[in-house]
Amino acid sequence: MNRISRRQFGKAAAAAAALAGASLPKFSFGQTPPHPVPRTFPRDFVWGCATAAYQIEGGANEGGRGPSIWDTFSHTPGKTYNGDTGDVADNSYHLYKEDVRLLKNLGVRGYRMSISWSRIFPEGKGQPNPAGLDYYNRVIDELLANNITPYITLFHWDLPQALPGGWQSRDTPHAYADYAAFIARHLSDRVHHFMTTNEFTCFTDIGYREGRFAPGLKLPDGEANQVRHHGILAHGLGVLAIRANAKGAVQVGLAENAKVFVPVIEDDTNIEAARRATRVENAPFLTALMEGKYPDIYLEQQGANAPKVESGDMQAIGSPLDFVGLNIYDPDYVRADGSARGYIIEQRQTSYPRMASSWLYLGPEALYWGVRNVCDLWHPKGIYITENGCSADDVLTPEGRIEDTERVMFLRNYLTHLHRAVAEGYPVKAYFLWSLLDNFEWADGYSKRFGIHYVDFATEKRTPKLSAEWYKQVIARNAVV
Ligand code: GBH
Repeated sequence: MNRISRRQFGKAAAAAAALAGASLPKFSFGQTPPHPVPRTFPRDFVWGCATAAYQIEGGANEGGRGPSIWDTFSHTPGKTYNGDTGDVADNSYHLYKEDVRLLKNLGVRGYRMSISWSRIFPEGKGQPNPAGLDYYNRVIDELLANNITPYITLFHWDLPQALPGGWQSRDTPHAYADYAAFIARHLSDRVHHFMTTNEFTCFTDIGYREGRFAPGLKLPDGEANQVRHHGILAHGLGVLAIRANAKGAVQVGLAENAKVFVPVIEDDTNIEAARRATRVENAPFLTALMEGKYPDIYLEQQGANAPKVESGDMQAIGSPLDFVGLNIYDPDYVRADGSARGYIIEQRQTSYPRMASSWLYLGPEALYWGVRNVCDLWHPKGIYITENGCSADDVLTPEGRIEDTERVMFLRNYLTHLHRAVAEGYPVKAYFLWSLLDNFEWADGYSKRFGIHYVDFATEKRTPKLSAEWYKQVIARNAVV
């Protein structure tokens, strides 16, 4: 072993430091040194914000809107925090011009919003409601007048209450396809990006198996698996309906909260384990869409409870997509375990950090691995990050500011890992921050704030948080700042 004395070591270190110092540029305080690794995004990268109709619109009984299962659920005692409902929410139904001004001020190129199906078809099918369509025409025209591209989700959980059996019925995917066709016919002259559905697990499993979301049912496995099937069938029929009815070229995809797996150690075996976990754990949803069939492992697991599939279903479900949208929040960590399945999901220790929502475990690497696993498995043409963001216990300071440094920390770290995916050549084209505004956070009511604008729900006043100032800089410099 090469032994050197403490004194010799000290001398060598000083010499090295002097040498390094000589080549370092000199900065005076107050100047910003250039970041050693430029973290810029591609020139045509789309920065945006995301929202959803029931969470922001309010106007629940206006303009001929029919009730959705979320109206019924939120008005049922005990279902949401504090009995909160989306009756008024952010009142975007009336304040949409103000919201477009917020977007304009941020400098976003895109806005991901959703359409309330029951504003368009109050009964879920049959007679359309012209006043509902007019509302979205006004929002879209306002966005376009401000050079903001609308990205439209057709279904973000607010299923028309009037549809008999909801997602338990095979008629619902067909009613959805008719609604999607109607929207494509009426909006695709100005809207060119469509997401069929948002997060299958939430409107199928959480609503129909676990009962924590609308409609609040706890169905046995066989029936709940059929609900899942109807959900993905709606997506597939929706893709076909949009393409068949669009006025011009459209980009069609979805927004899915695929489970994200991070290899505990970045070596070949653990990376392979993360990829396998992604395929197996997303089997009933994204894997079925990307492969046009349910993986054998899922059908074997479910046995007699496996979904009943009719001829033509899987072909529709496997319709090629222009992009895959990923809503990415929290990761799971996996390692290779030598089993036939090939992976094990790590338990989280109680000290694992989380944000204000108890389910939101912090894991910036999710943005890199979410993109990479999906791309390595299925090679989609493009990836949009359709949601990413966090809740925080935001309070106004006496000066009227919201110093949400933890949200800035969260976003900066997640975007750093997204940048890694971009730098390695994965086809990430857009990022939509969840959310533009604090809003109705489903079963958590107004108790959890995800916005980069603070909303005082008594006055509907919007105030940009520190994170909004930060995001504005990200957009202006097209880089992680
Ligand atoms: C997204 O879901 C939604 O698309 C969006 O509407 C929502 O506002 C946003 O994220 C923030 O939550 O009942 O405690 O077990 C993200 C994925 C899946 C997270 C369901 C919450 C239920 C938590 N969500 N999960 S809990």
